[in-house]
Amino acid sequence: MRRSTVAAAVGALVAGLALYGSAQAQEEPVQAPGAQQSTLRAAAEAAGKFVGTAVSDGRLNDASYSEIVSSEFSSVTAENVMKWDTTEPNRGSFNFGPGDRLVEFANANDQQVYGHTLVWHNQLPGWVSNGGFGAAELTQVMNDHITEVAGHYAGQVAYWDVVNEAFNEDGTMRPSVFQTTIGDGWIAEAFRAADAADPDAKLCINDYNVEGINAKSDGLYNLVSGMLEQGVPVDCVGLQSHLILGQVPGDLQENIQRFADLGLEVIITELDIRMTTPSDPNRLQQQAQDYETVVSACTAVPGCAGVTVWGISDADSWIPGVFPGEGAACVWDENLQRKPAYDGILAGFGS
Ligand code: 9MR
Repeated sequence: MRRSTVAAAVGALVAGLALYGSAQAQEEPVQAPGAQQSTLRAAAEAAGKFVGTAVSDGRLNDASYSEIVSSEFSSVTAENVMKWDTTEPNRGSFNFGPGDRLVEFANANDQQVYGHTLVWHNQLPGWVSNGGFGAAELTQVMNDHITEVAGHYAGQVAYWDVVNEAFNEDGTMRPSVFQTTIGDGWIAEAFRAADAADPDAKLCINDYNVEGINAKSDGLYNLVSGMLEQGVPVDCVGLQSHLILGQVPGDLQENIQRFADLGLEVIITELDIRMTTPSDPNRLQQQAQDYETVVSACTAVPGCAGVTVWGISDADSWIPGVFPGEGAACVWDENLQRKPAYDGILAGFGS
């Protein structure tokens, strides 16, 4: 067992005790049984899972926002600031300030940090994507990046998305600069470099549209199976889960199970469920049901470690900018009020 597994278990215990302690210390008014308020964090912990959110660096200054992040979640993922364009905007020049802020926040709140992401074709600076490097030099560039970033956060990050979005929809490899320049071996190479830089972090491959059993998730399944056979240090698979209202794949749990059966952890890494806007009560009820379905699929499989939602509020979500006319995908509305989806998540964790 990688040491991080033990550390995570101890961390969860400590976080649990801290929660218990603070609940005692605050002398909350006594509530009638059944009226007791849970949190997502307590519900996830009771189910033996973590619950996380993507955190937008700029929003942490808003007290209402940061209060939700700290009280409701046991895990945080940097929405943007641990990506290559922030961490190494120029070759050999590293910027860890914003990522360090999130790590400090997490430490202050007994939270796990989920690292996102070391190698991705997006938010990749031009000096890498248009650098004209040959295979040997691009491999060096990639390994240097992983070594510096994963090395900087070693001991602070429980998981890393080492490689993000490497697949086409048909299950073949996406023709990123890494794939076209280095060839098929680049993913195994990236995992070996990450393992050397941080032997304790769990190392994941993460993608979207791989939640159900389909050509793309088959491609992912075949890749990780082969990597495991070759002794490549891959520990986990991230199913992003940017889903559409009413369209949770019916075989989500079966898909989680088949990756878990390989001995890998599975994480729901970027859950949001978008709808045509504006929302209405029926859609919000369907959304609550969909959130519950996803979370309960994770709860049902011991190898599923946790669920991260992609942001707190509909006001900050990436969705309307990318899918015009769609949105309302998050668990809190534009005014940071809980939506029915909140109770859907609680129910999914069995609370
Ligand atoms: O939420 C992120 C948004 O703020 C950025 O503008 C965008 C840029 O690519 O990335 C978003 O997060 C993505 C994540 O890193 C990887 N999976 C898809 C997410 C939504 O695009």
